[in-house]
Amino acid sequence: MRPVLAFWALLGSILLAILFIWISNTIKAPEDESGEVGGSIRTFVLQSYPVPSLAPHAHTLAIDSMEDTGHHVRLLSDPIVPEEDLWVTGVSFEVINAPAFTLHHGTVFRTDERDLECPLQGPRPLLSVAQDQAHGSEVAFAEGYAIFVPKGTPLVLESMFHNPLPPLGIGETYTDVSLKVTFSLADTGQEALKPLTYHLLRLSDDPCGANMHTFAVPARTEGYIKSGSTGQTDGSAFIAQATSTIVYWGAHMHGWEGGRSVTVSKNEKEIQVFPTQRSQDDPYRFDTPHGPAQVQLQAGDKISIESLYDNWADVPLRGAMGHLAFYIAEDQ
Ligand SMILES: [Cu+2]
Repeated sequence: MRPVLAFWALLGSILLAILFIWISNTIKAPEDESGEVGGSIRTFVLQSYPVPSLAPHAHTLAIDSMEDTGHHVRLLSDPIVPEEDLWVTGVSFEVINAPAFTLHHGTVFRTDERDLECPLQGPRPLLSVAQDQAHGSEVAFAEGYAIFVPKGTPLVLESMFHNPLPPLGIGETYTDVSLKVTFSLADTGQEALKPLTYHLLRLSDDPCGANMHTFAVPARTEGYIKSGSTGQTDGSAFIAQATSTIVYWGAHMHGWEGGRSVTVSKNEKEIQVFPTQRSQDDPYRFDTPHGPAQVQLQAGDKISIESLYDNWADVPLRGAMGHLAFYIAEDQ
């Protein structure tokens, strides 16, 4: 071989070797990445198993309905157990291989404790993001606050995808769709933080029952108001046990099927309205605000919600939702 050719052959081999090493380090199976603390900015990652084929679902009624075949796909990850204490100062959610709005919600549960609002209905959610927030899915807590996850806590990531045909969605099929959740962690030794507790208030026709997340809106009804019942045990209200501050909150409803707003009251007096609106830049996306808050509560103060819906269809809308999620810390 002539010297010039030999030089280019050698250079090519070196470049190929570098490329191979780079690819091996970049492409990881989800289970390789989950549950490791790493990076110069410390993070902890949970990733769902991929949905091999996320096909759109058709609407058998005039409206989007939970009774439609293939209305949604729900996945649970295997338990992921951190090997060290985690102080979670923020969370980001990323939908892999599909638009963000195909995620109906993502929730991280700790399976060693019960739901705080509805203890008979499954494990305790630690944090979540919803479809109408999925495009702006960065959650960052105020300085000095974090969710504490003791080492050894079994965590499970639930992801639910919802991919309707037009006019409610694009109508494309996506492959290998998964959800990746990244916790931002406080630096080791910086854990003088106030622990946050996550609460999820839900309006429902079946309070704290099997269908505790949903309610029906009657046919041809404009301005339907769904309220909770008066008791705390219906899962739609929260009563503070101590002087506390809500430092982050957001609502969830189905704007694509007539949801207009979730209203929050403190001791029966309105303090905040969360409207949902069709996005300016994407006809298939609805946006509901979520962000930092400063809501002071004394022991005995009550937070409750109601939701406003329209249903233009000739059939009742089943599967309407009105949620408020918030993160609260006791003042010390
Ligand atoms: Cu929903």
